[in-house]
Amino acid sequence: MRIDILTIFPDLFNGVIQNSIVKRAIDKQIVEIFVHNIRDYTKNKHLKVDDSPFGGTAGMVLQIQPIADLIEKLKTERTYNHIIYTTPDGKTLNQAKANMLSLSENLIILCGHYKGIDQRIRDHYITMEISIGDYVLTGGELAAAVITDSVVRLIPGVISDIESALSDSFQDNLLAPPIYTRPAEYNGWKVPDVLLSGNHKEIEKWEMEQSLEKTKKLRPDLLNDK
Ligand code: 6GU
Repeated sequence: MRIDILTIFPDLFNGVIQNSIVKRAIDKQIVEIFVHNIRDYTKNKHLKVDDSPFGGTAGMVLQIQPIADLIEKLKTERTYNHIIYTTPDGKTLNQAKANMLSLSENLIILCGHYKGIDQRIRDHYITMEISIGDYVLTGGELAAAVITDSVVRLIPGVISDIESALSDSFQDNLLAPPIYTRPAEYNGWKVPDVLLSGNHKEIEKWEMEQSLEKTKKLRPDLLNDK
């Protein structure tokens, strides 16, 4: 998979790309991430990429030209499955969307900023608008990093044990069951007997019951969300 991230704050992505599972996926050549600075594409001689909105609202809006030129250039080089815009008024990211995006060959993620971007970019280039929750961030960069992380870890080969991605919370609209490791008893706190029984059928049944119970208690909305 190739992900092209379009931003006016490229440095914000260093942490995500140079660490953890995303870094491993890049090292294994399963994913390539290119961070593009929108400012590098402006034809404005003062390198300006934003302007005040028509109609007099406060704030600044990213202008069309540098973004359009950058997207056009990328589109001549390859076909993109989705051109995503990160914005609080987008559809909220969930595991189903991450699963779907993980099947992509090429993705563009355009990071929103300030008041936003000129609506015509959204109308003519963007195929999917994603929010990461009902709160406001200063920019779309953190959201783009969240999308990247949630998608990349699902690509086959990125996590060594595919089971560990399949058994995540949310994968079946259920929260993951409680999990334990050695010692079997600490301070008098015991691991549930069934997990030590070696009976895989019983263990699976227990885990499913725990998942359901936990979801009912903590996130009943997920059970009505099929
Ligand atoms: Cl994608 N962008 C911004 N600016 N704020 C957000 C968001 C995105 N998702 C939740 N809050």
